[in-house]
Amino acid sequence: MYVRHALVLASAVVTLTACGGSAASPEPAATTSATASAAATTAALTITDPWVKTTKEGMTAAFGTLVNGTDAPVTITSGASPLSPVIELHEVVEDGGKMVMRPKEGGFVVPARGTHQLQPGGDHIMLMGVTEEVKPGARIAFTLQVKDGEPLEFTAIGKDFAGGEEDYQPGHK
Ligand SMILES: [Cu+2]
Repeated sequence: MYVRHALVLASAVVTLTACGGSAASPEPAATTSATASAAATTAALTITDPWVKTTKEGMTAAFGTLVNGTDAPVTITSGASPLSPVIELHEVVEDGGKMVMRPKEGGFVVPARGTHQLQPGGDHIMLMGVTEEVKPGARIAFTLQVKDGEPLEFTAIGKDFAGGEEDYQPGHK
C-alpha cells in the first residue's frame, strides 16, 4: 500500500516537471548556449570578482565568490600564486572573544550549483609573505587546486580595503 502510494507521487512529480520545463524552456536554453560558448575551455568552477587587498609587504589575502556550476560539491585543497611562496586557505573563527584566522581543515567546499564567499572577516586565500608591493589595480595570477578536478586559474585585482583584516592579522603571530 505504501509502495503504491509512493509510485503515484513519483509519477505526479514527473508530470509537473515536464510541464514546468516546457513552459520555461526559452529562457534557460538561451542562458545555456551563452554560457557554453564563453566557458568552453573553463572548468565548471569559476570565481567572480577576485581581488587582493593592497599591501606594501608581509601578509595579505585574496577574496572573491567561488561559483560551482556542477551537480556535485567541489573542494579546493590549496592555492598558489607568484606573489607569495606560501599560501594557505584560511577561515576566521572566534577564540576567547577574539576573531582569529587559521588554516581551514579540509579546504573550501563549494556546494553543488552553489557559491562560497571569500571575504574579509570570513574564509580567504592567505598570502603568507608577498614578494612585492601590491598596488591598486595590480593583476595577480592565482591557481587553486581542486580535489579530483581541473585547477582553477584566475587573475585577481589589487584593491584597497580598510578594516576587517587588521583586526585579526595578529592571530598569525
Ligand atoms: Cu588568513
